[in-house]
Amino acid sequence: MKLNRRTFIKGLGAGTAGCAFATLPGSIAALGTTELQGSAESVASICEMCSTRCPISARVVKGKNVSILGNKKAKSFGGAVCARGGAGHSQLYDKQRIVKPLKRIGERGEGKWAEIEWDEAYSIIAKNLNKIKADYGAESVAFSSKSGSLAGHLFHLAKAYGSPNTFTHASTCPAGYVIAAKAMFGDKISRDLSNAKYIINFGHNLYEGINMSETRGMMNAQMEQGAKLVVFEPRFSIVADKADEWYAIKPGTDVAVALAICNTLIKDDLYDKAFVAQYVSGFEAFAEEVEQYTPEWAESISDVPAEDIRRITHEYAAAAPHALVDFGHRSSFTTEEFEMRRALYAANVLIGNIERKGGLYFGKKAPNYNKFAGEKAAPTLSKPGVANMPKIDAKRIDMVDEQYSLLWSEGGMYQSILDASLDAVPYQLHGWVMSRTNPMQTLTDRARIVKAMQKLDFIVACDIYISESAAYADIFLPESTYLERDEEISDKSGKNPVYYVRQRVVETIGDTKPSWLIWKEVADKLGQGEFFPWDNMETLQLFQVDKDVALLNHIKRDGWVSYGKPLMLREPSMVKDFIATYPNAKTPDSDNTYASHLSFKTPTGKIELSSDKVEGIAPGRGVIKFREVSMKKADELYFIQGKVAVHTNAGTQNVPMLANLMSDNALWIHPVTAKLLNIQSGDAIRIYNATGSEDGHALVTPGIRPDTVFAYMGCGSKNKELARATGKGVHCGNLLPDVKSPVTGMCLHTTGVKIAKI
Ligand SMILES: Nc1nc2c(c(=O)[nH]1)N[C@H]1C(S)=C(S)[C@@H](COP(=O)(O)OP(=O)(O)OC[C@H]3O[C@@H](n4cnc5c(=O)[nH]c(N)nc54)[C@H](O)[C@@H]3O)O[C@H]1N2
Ligand SMILES: Nc1nc2c(c(=O)[nH]1)N[C@H]1C(S)=C(S)[C@@H](COP(=O)(O)OP(=O)(O)OC[C@H]3O[C@@H](n4cnc5c(=O)[nH]c(N)nc54)[C@H](O)[C@@H]3O)O[C@H]1N2
Ligand code: SF4
Ligand SMILES: [Mo]
Repeated sequence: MKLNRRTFIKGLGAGTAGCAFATLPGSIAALGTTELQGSAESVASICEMCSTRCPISARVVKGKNVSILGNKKAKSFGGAVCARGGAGHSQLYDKQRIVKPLKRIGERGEGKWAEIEWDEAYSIIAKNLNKIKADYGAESVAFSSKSGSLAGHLFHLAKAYGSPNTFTHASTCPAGYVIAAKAMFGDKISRDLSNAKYIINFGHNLYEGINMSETRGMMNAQMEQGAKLVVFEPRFSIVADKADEWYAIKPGTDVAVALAICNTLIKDDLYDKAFVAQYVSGFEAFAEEVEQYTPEWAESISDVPAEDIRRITHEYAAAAPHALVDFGHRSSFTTEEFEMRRALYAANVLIGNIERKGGLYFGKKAPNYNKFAGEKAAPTLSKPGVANMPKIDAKRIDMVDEQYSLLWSEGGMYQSILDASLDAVPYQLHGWVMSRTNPMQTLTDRARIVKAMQKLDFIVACDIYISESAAYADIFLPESTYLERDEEISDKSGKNPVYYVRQRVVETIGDTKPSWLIWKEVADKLGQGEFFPWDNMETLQLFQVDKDVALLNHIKRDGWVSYGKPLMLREPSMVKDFIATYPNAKTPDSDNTYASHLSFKTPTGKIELSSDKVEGIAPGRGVIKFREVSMKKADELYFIQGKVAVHTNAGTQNVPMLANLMSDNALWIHPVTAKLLNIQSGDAIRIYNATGSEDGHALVTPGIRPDTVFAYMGCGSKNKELARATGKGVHCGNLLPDVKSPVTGMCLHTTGVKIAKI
């Protein structure tokens, strides 16, 4: 494939007419781009319209458009993309996209910007960051980015600069289930939805909150395996609509139902005793604790009938081990998120579905897979390390309590940036470099974030749009979109090793750069260029493959390189296939599995249903327990949110094609509640609580509990630069209080609200 250098000066396109920000400095509209330069042949690459990062195959069509299809080689993704993935070109070529560095010239958030050259942007950044470092220490600058893609390059810059304060979006999304898995299994764990015969789902919204391979997996289970799907969801979601049974569970009470499932499995003698004896530590303490959590008790808390919990548990156990309780992703985060995810995992452990088809399993990356194969079945990737990085003595701002120690290596507690900025807890923050994140919409308590940003000395935002958060930056750095970037090879191993890589499909539009280059050039200006000893992305890729050019080309050509056969250590048919493939493979156990090789990176080497380690860092939490949570006042309604199939979080609301499909999020209200409030569908309403107030529209529907209201998240931006989204719909982050959950540090996305017709 040959990419031309950028040649984009073709006069003003007619399409800029009617665009509210045709004159915004640095936008494509100002540049007048009309032709796309890029590969007319399909290029294997990776979608980034959401963090699922599906493998794609894309090409430029007649200089006018980009065709984006799924990569057919990636079977588990069904060779397809979702609606957002298919709309990637609309983001790429959006005339409101920012394609030139900007400097703030008005007040923060006022929307006054001036175009500058990259070198001037870097000079301003270096001057300010070096001053903050000299005056207050490098630790007083926080660096944050949504994890994945090029986040590691920003964090590398933070380390070179000398700050320990790096944050992903973890405490707004995966920290709960990831940290619970680390505490219990010693590692992250995956679910084998496609082979499951019975799935119990607690608000895992896979038919709207799409993850192509998991969504396909659940479809396969339902359509090919005839799996039964039981769904606990406060609203009638698409998943609920496709389920065999739906229970409108009370928000935040999943932990009670999960514990009642565990109670029934133990009390009715349905659990896998041999599995528990061999692999589990702390079963007795757990069993003693859950004795009180009967289905009747759970009904009184969750509104799920006891007799159904009991029957469902029996059906689930009958389908074991090819059955699973989906540990989910979001549903309602409560302050008991840690206990909820552990209870959901426990319901799997008790039926012994670990490393069985249709159960839970650990990723099989090349080093581990090769040990079983007894040969180099898959290549391993090298990680470039940089010698003599500065030693950082300062503590992270979220190291305020030992209980969060499981979180520090998992992305940190994002909210702590606000405490450090506003209240100097544990010390004063002075700067913030943010990339690919929009906390005003996606964290909580927007007003507090505005105050925190107003107080900081210096803020840099790297984005593709002036998001609501970027609107408060001093310097805006426009990144090239994923269709214009090359990146490192990624490990996407599941049951067997897999690699894929992002490659440029289109020549860079305007004056944008990939962030790996941006942070390297910032380091150069800071005088820390020695810590970025690579010239370009290919140097990094070649380092990864130990200069094996043929391997790199193979990964680039196919875009999805999968090695060997899927392996689950306790699944006889898979182990048999594996041994047939690799003559030097480890000898199996007498039951034709690798069961004796299954071990866990926990202090006991077993699955810790009760954990001394957790008791040590968070006294009282060693054993999984139910605790009451207070999510709302008595006279308030639960306010819950979820993903919609045509938008990603707060990141796509301004993408033309997707904004056309949906730009407002009407609030779902049950007819009984609506009648009491004299509200009808389409009415203008006010949603308010102690944190904030939002105006929106009502959607009266029986598909929601009477005590709950629901909105799709990611609408109602308050900055004028996102012209297609501004002021449209309910801004969820403006209604959510700032909370830190025990152990996981998770923020809360469910709260109480009142509603009034306006
Ligand atoms: N109320 C509420 N809050 C939530 C959620 C919810 O359901 N309800 N969901 C939570 C979840 S699950 C998550 S993961 C978080 C996500 O929250 P964030 O981490 O803030 O991520 P996004 O909202 O996806 O988008 C972040 C920004 O990335 C920008 N962007 C897109 N592509 C690129 C690129 O290539 N380069 C750069 N530099 N920028 C780019 C977008 O313009 C956007 O401004 O939100 C959480 N917050
Ligand atoms: N289309 C689309 N797909 C996405 C994303 C996107 O923004 N758009 N984002 C991606 C990301 S970052 C993530 S993290 C995943 C998230 O994937 P999911 O976690 O599956 O997605 P959400 O829609 O946030 O899920 C919340 C669901 O839980 C329900 N719910 C709320 N409270 C409760 C409760 O207390 N109990 C139960 N049982 N259910 C409850 C909500 O009604 C909603 O349906 O999706 C990914 N895929
Ligand atoms: S789920 Fe959709 S938007 Fe997300 S990476 Fe895959 S195709 Fe792209
Ligand atoms: Mo997420």
